[in-house]
Amino acid sequence: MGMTPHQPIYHPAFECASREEIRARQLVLLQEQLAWAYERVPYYRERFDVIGLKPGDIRTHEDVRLVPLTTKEALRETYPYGLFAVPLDQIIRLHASSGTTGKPIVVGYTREDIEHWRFCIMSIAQMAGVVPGDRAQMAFGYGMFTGGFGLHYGMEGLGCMIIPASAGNTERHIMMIEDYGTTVLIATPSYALHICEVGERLGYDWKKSQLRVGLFGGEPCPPKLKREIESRMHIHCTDNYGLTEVMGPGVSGECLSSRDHQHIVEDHFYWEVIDPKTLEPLPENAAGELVLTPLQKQGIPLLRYRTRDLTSVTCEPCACGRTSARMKKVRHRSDDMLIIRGTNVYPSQIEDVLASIAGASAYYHLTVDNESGLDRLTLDLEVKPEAFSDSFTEMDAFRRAVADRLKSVLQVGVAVKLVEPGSIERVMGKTQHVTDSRP
Ligand code: DLL
Repeated sequence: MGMTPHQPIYHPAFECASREEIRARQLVLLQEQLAWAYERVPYYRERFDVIGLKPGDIRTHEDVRLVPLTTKEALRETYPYGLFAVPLDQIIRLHASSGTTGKPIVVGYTREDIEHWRFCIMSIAQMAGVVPGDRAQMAFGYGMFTGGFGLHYGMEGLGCMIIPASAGNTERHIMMIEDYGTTVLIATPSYALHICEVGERLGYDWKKSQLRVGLFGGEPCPPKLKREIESRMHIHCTDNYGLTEVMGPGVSGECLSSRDHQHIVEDHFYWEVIDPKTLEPLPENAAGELVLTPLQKQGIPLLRYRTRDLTSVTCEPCACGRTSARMKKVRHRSDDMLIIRGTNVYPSQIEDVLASIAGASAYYHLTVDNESGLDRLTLDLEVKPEAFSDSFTEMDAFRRAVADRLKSVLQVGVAVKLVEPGSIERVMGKTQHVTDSRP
């Protein structure tokens, strides 16, 4: 066992075991999962057979690199049910993720998968300081998106009162928070900020609410945004991570001791970090692309799934008492990198620059076009109400200061347009920060 925990831990036998025990158990589960996929999914069997690999050949952690990687294209090519490993009458739930183009990807869960999912959510909720008896208000939509139903059943499982408000109707959310004594808000961080703003506009005093924990996820939650929500809503914001392909929410979560990392639920997810170019595995603490293999999936096993999310993983024990590996918070994906006139730009770099400028709000939108034959990057930036001025000279000086700072960090010129507070669209789900209209 690891250190003595100072807060309730959902399953100490898994979450506080020694690294050797965790790794040994993972290997056994992984071997079973490889056999499950090989025996039941023709797609995997063919890919193994082509390279002469049998599930039994994977005897050590080092051998895992022999297993072919799986990408989103595999789910697209086999749409909708081609990667399912059980007959459809054993699938009790479908979810889907709407890609930006083409058909969504579809995932199916058996009864046992749903039980496991619940376990994962209970683990990450307790990491965030949620306890039985909490009143948890759902601001994710209930639908094909995994966020709503996934967290719903986990919170119920933990013994919380779930308030299934769903996404939208922001004023009603605020009324419910007040009237029902909500203690936990489940939302994307951008929607939480919007709820906060609308409350302030209506004159609601957030200090009066019983809200204690923000259980956020589904999109990056940059530190500045987190601090802002915390100070305005008087809550503790946490952020959990997951993706539809491997389950949904419940892959990893932030505990009360480690604010820039999330504990991976290692009994259910085998993690690797690879170099996205060479595809070679990287050592602990090295930054690269996260590759996940769900360890106990029946409905749709995914072997070495390339998430495209960029992170690093540490196995250092955490002050919370958990010994599970921790992934650094995902700030960007390999596929959201923009190439502007040959220079690589991540939207998160722009966020970091804006975070260092007093007066710049968290609301921005980037547009990339090529109308003149040259890539052009335009930033619409909302100014904080307290920094907004009627003086053209002052606003123009502020605009130029933002553009200069961006140019020096990104090495690319950005046309900055200041827009009025409240003018950038507020969303109830994930914010799309970029419109790329280049041909
Ligand atoms: O967003 C699952 C989820 C729902 C997680 C609710 C947490 C809470 P997808 O719609 O398939 O699934 O999107 C998955 O969103 O690959 C990341 O790029 C991004 N993402 C999700 N959570 C985080 C997070 C759900 N906490 C994709 N931080 C992932 C950063 C996140 N990025």
